[in-house]
Order: sequence, then structure tokens, then C-alpha cells
Amino acid sequence: MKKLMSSFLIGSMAVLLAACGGSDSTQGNGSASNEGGEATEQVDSKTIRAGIGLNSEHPQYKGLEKFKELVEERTEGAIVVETYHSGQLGDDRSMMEALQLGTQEVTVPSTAPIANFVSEFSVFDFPFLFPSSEVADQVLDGEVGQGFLDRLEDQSLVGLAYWENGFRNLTNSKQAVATAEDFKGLTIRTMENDLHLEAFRALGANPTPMAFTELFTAMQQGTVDGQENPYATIYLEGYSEVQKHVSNTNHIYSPFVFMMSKTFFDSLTEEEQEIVSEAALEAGAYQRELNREANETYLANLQEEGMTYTEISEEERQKMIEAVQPIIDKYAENIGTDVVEEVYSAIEAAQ
Ligand code: TK8
Repeated sequence: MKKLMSSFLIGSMAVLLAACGGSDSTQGNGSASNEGGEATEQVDSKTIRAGIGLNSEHPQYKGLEKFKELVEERTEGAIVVETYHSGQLGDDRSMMEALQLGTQEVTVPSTAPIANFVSEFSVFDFPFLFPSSEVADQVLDGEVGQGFLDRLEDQSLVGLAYWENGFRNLTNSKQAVATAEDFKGLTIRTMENDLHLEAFRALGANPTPMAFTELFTAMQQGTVDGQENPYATIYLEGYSEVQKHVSNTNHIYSPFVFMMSKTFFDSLTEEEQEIVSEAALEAGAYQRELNREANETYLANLQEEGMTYTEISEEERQKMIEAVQPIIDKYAENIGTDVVEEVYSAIEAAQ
């Protein structure tokens, strides 16, 4: 029950606080206060409401806290960062819309929902695209990755950095998945992304798109048999309570994109824009490191919590790649082969 109780209580509290400009963690509410708690003179600081879907234990939230620390320090409190976790401000898609409307300033979604705003981002969710997180770093932090971030501006969004969600792995409550065949008939929750849906359909599964904020309850109630996420999320969100089997499918490397509302970014001074941009990159490097350090531990923890772990052989992984290749080809066509080729050659060059 650890997941449900906390997010419900936190959710309702956060909405209340966000509305009146505070948050559930230790941040200020836009007024500077001294240790005695007395509000000193009202400082006209700018407030960043930064929201994510994952909980406060996740390296993504630790990264957000690092971003807060760097921005508040380097602007000497001229910019205050309020951080919200566990979908308190909404899910990836609704928070991106809030950034477009200017009712929120920062969010860090996975690339999959971003593809609904900028279709080219689908390339980053091609199954089995990145051979390693190191290669992903080089491509994303390089010219190619920057080119994709620039595409967000037309959507009134400013992409400042790539953070790491990680290699996604399948869990379910029904059966151990060791072969491509074992996907057949499983009802799998996917992110809200057509390519994901079609890829799982091509594997014979029965995929259903759903916001992350609804996933735990859907597994608990058996609306879905399974889902796929990196080990950090599977462990820290408490999925061993509602899932029995985990397999190292490693089928997609999911980047996160740290993004800001363009309206807010444009309202900053040049110096402030530099500070938030650098802080997003530095906090991102810190977040990636935390995420990678813990990954193996989380898998061991899941097994300690009673989940069965199944290794996928290279032969079966090949069968999975063959099954989804027609979907990749179709989306490469949709996105434009030049864009896709650019990413493939950057991956080649990075190896
Ligand atoms: C959290 C999501 C999550 C993603 C998903 O907001 O939806 O499964 O992997 O991390 O971005």
C-alpha cells in the first residue's frame, strides 16, 4: 500500500499548495524568510513550479532538488524553485500543456509523450535503438540531440537538457516472459505513444495507452497484466506489490527531457537564462549518475521482494527485433528518413 496512500495525500495537499504558491517540501513560497520563520521584506522573486511524475525517492526527483539548489544559490534567491513529485501537478502530457499555457514552469517528461507534440521525437523510442546509455549520452548531448531540443520551441517549450529514465523492462502478474512468444495475449500498459502501441501489438501483446499516474491502480485492479519501465521505477514505485515477473527485455532506452515554459524562459534576464540552462545540465549529469549507480541494486531488491527474474536470450531478443522492425520502418518513413539517418549515423559515430 506504500505507493497509493502517499500519492493521494500528497496529491491533494500539493494541489492546495500549488494554488497558493507553496509546495510540500522545504521550499519557500516566493517570500524570503529567515530561520525564525518570520517573513522578511517581500522579495519579488520569480517562482519555478517544477513537477514530475515519479516519486520523491526516484533519482529524477533528486535531480530536481539539485536543480533547485543550484538555481537558488546562483540567483541568490531571485528565482525560487518549488518541486512537486508523484504526479502532484499532473502527468507528462498535462504538465507539458501547463508549460505551454504558462501555468507551470518546468517538467521532465519521457520522450514517448513528447512525440505527440513533436513527432520527430518518436525516433528516440525506436525499440533497441541505443546499444548503451553511454552511446545515448553522446548522441543526445551532441549536435543531433540539440537539434531535437530546438524543435520544441514551436510548441512554446524550451528543452534545456536530457536526463535519464533508462532501459525499459517488462513486468507482469501472469507469466514469466522468456521468449518473444511469451508476450502473446498479455495486456500491457504503454505510455501514450502510438509507436509503443504498435510495437507491442507486433509482439502479439494487447497494449493499452495510459498516463503514468493511473498505472499503479490499473495493475492493482488487474485492468492491465503488466507494464514496462526501468528497474529504478519498478522498485521505487513499489510494483513488486502488484507484479510477479520481471524480464530484462531492455527493449527501449527512454531519455527524459528537462523542459521549461518558453513564456517563462523568455521572461528571464540573459544571465538568469544561462543559470537555469547550466543548472539543468549539471543536475542532469548528477541524475544520470544516481540512476545508473542504483540500477543493478534495484533489480536485486525486486528479487528479494519476491519477483521472479527471467533473462532474455540473445536469440529471443533477435526475434523481438525482427517482430518490431516493420513498425520501425513505418515510423522512419513518417518521421522522414533524413532525420532518422542523422540519429543512426550519430549512434554509429559514438561507438
Ligand atoms: C513519469 C513517466 C515515467 C514513464 C512512464 O512521469 O510513463 O512509464 O517511464 O517515467 O515519465
